[in-house]
Amino acid sequence: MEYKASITSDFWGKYQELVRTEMIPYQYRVLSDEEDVKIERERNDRSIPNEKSHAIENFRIAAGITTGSHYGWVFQDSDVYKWLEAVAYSLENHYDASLQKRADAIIDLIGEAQEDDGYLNTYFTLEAPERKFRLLAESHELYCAGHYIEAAIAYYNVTGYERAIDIAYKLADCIDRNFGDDENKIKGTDGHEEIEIALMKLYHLSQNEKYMSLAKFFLFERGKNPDFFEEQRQEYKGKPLLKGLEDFPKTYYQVHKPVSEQKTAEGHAVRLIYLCTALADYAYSANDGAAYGYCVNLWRNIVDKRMYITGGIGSTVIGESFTLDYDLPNDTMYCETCASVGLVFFAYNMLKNEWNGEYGDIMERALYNTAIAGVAVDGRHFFYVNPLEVVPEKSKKDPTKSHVKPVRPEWLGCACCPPNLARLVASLQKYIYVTDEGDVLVNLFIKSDLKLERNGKRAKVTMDTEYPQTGKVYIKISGDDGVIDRLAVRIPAWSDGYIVLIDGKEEKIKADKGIAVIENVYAGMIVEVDIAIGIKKWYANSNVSENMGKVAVSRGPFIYCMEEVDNGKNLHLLYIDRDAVPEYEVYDETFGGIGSISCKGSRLKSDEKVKPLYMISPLREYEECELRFIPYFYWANRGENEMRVWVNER
Ligand code: FUB
Ligand code: ZN
Repeated sequence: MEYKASITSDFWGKYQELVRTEMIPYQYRVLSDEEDVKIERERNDRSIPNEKSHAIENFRIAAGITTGSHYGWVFQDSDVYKWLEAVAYSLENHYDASLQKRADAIIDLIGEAQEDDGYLNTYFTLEAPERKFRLLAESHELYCAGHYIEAAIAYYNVTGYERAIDIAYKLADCIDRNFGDDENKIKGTDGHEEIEIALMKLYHLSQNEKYMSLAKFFLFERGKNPDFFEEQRQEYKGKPLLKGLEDFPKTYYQVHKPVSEQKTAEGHAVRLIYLCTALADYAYSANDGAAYGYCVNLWRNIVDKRMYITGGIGSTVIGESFTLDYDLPNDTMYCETCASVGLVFFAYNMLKNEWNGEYGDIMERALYNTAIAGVAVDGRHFFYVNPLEVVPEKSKKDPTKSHVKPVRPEWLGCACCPPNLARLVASLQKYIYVTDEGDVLVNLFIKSDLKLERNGKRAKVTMDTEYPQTGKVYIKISGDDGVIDRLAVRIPAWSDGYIVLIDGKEEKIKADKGIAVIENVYAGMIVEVDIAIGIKKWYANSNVSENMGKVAVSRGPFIYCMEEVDNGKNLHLLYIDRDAVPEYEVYDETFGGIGSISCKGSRLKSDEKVKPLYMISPLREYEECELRFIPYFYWANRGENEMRVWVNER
């Protein structure tokens, strides 16, 4: 079934406009060094680039238009590719001839930088041609290639610009000639997964099996020879490309064992989540139940034991990695924006395999919280790391917290997150519905239209909702009969209940695995679903040592937090009353159009005037106060201040 959705929602429409009017132009100016920005290192480490982006200039030098040398990370090219992908989706949402002209010119430039055999990577072309594909643990050559291919597919699909896709095929074919099981080919993978996602997309576009075979090769070659990277290093004997990476364990790259045996989420969070994303697409496309089982193993471990309540993943800055089950520190974690963007991709591909409401619930958690916390309301400041607890002074003075920025920087030396978030938001309509033959799943509740075509017939789904301000979702089916047979609706697990009305009449429809299915759909049918949206207090599993005695507050998919600006300094002294009933305050535009929550609480009187650091009989006096919570995604938009998600309870 062919289908295309478009967003009409106020909340998400504004985000898509932010991408179009601010993020895309601003990011272009940064990537072409036209914007005078303060670029911050993502942590205190002098080896991290922080002077300029130079990403577009790298292409100009590689294309022979200007002279000079490469600047930035070996994966600097990928910033341009992700920007291009965001442009593609944005053009689809809102056509803009001058933006297309600019993007066409970037594609032409990329084409000029591509080598005759299809190889494309400005770092290696300019600085180390003799090292091509010889230090794959660090090189990011296939990671960058993957991002170009993804961008090209999106751009070609929207604009039809042939040059974009020609470059992608030439590049994919170059990789196909160099990698695989044949004797003369490299039997190894890139240190950073991404090419696998792109090759699966190229397979979908071209229906050419060779791209799926190559994706399969990379997915299952990973970890077959855990020493592959080390062997390449030994053979080359050159200087490392990325200092420090050579000391990371095999788990960092998920090469410690074959993916079929990986039962826990290990290593670098973005790498792992991209691996899962591609594997889930492969499992669905190849109808490979075993591969889906491998995805389920990793999904279960992430969701049950290694994910933050905000949908963030990655518990440590060292290797931007997962650590161990239930290790979820709130103030030293990583929770990279890219990792939550990747979690949205993974969840969507899991939904293709199986309509299970949990996949949508987690997608929503990552999207409404950590992902969009990655950008400020002005569209020009970005978080790389998304903490659940911040005391600005500690970030400045404690070297183990130098990665935890108290406000969003204008740009980062490693700029993977800003364009990644831009491409997700610009393409969000693709994640609202899932279709399978005559079945349509309403996965996200976002006001939108969905146009469908099946066997020459056309239908439309119109979803009207203010979700999550209210849980009322109004769905109208129009067009030809015989396009949609069944309409499925996700019922979030956190909801206390739901009512389904069909043409105004209540129907008892029992949700199975979080999905309520309406049979015998016909044109003109009106389905109303009312999902109970209440404020919830969440408690962590008792194995999460950091959160004992604490609660987190949510409303709908939004997790809330306290900020100093509303609650005063020393948020650790604040307690939410165990029996208090939190109240939702009528929303206005203050917090991006989402309401705040107030709740009775108390403040422990500070011991500031008490001399000793440790006491046998401390004076513990509390004074009543009102606590104010705001949606987590909005924090740090009102200046530098303390923030915390998990709040003491008494
Ligand atoms: O290595 C490329 C990108 O840079 C990763 O995806 C991010 O985590 C950052 O390390
Ligand atoms: Zn990132």
